[in-house]
Amino acid sequence: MGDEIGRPVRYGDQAVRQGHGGETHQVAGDGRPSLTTQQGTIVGDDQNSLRIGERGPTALEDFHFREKIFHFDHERIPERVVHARGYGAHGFFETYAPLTELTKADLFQREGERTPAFVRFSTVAGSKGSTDLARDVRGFAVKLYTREGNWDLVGNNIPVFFIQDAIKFPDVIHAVKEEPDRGFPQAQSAHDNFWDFASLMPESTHMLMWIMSDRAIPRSFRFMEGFGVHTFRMVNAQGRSTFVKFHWKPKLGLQSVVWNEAVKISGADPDFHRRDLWDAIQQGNYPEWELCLQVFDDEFADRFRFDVLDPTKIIPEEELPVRRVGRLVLDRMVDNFFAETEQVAFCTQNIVPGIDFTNDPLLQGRNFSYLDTQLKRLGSPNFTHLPINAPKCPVASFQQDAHMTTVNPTTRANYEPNSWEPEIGGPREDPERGFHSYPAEEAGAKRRLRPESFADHYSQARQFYVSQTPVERQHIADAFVFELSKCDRVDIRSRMVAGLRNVDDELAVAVAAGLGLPELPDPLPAAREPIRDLPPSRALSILANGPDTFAGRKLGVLITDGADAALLAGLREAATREKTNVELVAPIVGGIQASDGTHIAADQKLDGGPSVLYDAVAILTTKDGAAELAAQPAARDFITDAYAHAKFVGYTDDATPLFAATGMHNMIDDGFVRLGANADNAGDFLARCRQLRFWQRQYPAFAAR
Ligand code: HDE
Repeated sequence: MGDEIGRPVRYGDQAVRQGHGGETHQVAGDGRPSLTTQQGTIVGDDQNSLRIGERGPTALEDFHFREKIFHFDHERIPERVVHARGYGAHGFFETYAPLTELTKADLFQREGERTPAFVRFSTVAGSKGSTDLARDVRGFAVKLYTREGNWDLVGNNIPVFFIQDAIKFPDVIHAVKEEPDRGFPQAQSAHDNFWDFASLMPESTHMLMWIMSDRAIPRSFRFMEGFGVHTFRMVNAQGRSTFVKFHWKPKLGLQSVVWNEAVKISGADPDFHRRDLWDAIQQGNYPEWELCLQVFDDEFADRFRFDVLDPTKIIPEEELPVRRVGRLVLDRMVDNFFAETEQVAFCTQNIVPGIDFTNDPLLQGRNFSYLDTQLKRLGSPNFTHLPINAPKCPVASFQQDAHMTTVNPTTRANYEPNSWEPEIGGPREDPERGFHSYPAEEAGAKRRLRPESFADHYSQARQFYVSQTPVERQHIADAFVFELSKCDRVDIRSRMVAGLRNVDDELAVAVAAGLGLPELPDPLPAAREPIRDLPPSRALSILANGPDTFAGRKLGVLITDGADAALLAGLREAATREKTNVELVAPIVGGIQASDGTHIAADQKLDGGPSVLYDAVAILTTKDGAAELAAQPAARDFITDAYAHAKFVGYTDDATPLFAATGMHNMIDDGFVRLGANADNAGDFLARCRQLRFWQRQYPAFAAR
């Protein structure tokens, strides 16, 4: 225990540090540790500051009070300038098979190799306390603690970006964040400044299609993809380089909410996404993603219609299929949010031998920004010493000192070359195993320019749009109308519609009509004439790739006194078979008395558990119960929202008074499943829920596939 001196250890729920002999101060008889100052002095009274006289002034001499307040005053660190709101978890990456022919990266050399990982998901625009359901890009940042150093794959849930050159990043971020004079709106792109900028930057059009699509309102982090965005390189042991694009694909499939639902979830549970990840991991339902690669050579890059260095472009999967190379599993929450999720420092320049950059100008700019921002945020170049950031492989360097160092050279030599014997002389470079940049040939005049090969801003935006199902297209149009309606300036609305005319006229017309523009503006002049006939890519649609499973989703069951106990048990069993969670919502959280006389506790009080928190709902009540529910606005909202959001609804005939009170008794459609008709009925209901939404309710002709 002696070598543990000063190291933090867990003691019950408290983090305490051990003393010289590994001991903690004990409170006599109780067994719990004594409270101490940061200097280790046992605190005798933590309730009262030191006073002169019973009603007199506080003494400056009170070192415990001053240390406590001083530390508290400094608890906050600057929030991230972007991606401030995030949520992280630990896990591992497992390699399916060696990728020796592609890369010498150590983590890809052995089948079944498990590499520890930490992932932080985030929104971009809002501050730390903003709502999870903002319409926004989601960050998908992965730190892989490989045996040959940390590799940070700092991606998003959207495979393209707003801008082509990092020098425009401060502009796009200033434009989307709160307007500087008034300090709002928070976590929203729906305001003049964003759309002013976006409509003046045609290169953002492809990204706009993605953020106006359902991709920007994911159901949870567990149901979204991740993308490295840029083209990277993989380099093998022979020095051969292959281009690569990285994708993370969720095992549970993709799922999003609808906008009206997002707005309501933001009020009902602003932590909806972090609670979802927390619950899933605590329950042992570990979310999983597969790492997929699109690999290609120079010849493909030359032949591809667009520049592979342009981060506003994708390579459609139909043109270059993905190869599944491993899986990422998140199986452990952090012990402390601040120490890990807040202090984790992702840097795009953290790569390992076998991985390398390309000249994507966004990536090149990011490689400066991330290191720089960590110094600002964490206050010292020694942020690499923090446990969440420290590599799990050996580290040996001559870097020393600075604020808050915990690791310094311990021998006499702190420079290199030196002529001291190895124990004193310290580490040396290793030309054999060390990192060498891929020796790409570079030449050309030094100029500020945008390459001609980046000039097509609309073709892939159109391709994305035409690849969507009709429901998804409608959502995109609705999102544009919503967002642009929040712009005060009509010329900004109109300029954006002019840009959309280069994407698709059906969309431009729908948005113009939704905004009530007096006339359809002429298309914006395009730097290059858009290609109108790029083939649709089915992989770009969420609904065309429905997961056909209800696993990992949540059923909300509204219950009242007298609810059919056997039916509830049947629903629970069916849900367990389907790997679905059930949450019970009742008029009071204390619960109800079921039909068999048993008492059943609820998880949520009715107005704390609106149906927007669930993927499907069921109503188990009696005629009297339904009449009581019908009198409560929260119960009426529960069912009308479920209906409006195209959810499947399980019900018994006794629920009719509630339906009647909402005017819905004539609207019962195939998305409503009558429960209790036979023994397997609950199973049938859950099986229907695998479609996730009954879109035919809103779009009678809907067919996903
Ligand atoms: Fe970032 N970005 N970014 N970004 N980014 C940051 O670094 C930046 C970009 C992404 O969970 C910052 O540590 C520039 C693309 C994620 O901690 C900062 C440019 C993609 C996260 C920064 C981009 C991302 C960040 C702020 C344009 C997807 C959160 C705090 C050249 C591939 C990481 C921080 C976490 C965070 C700069 C564009 C993803 C300021 C200059 C493209 C997931 O350094």
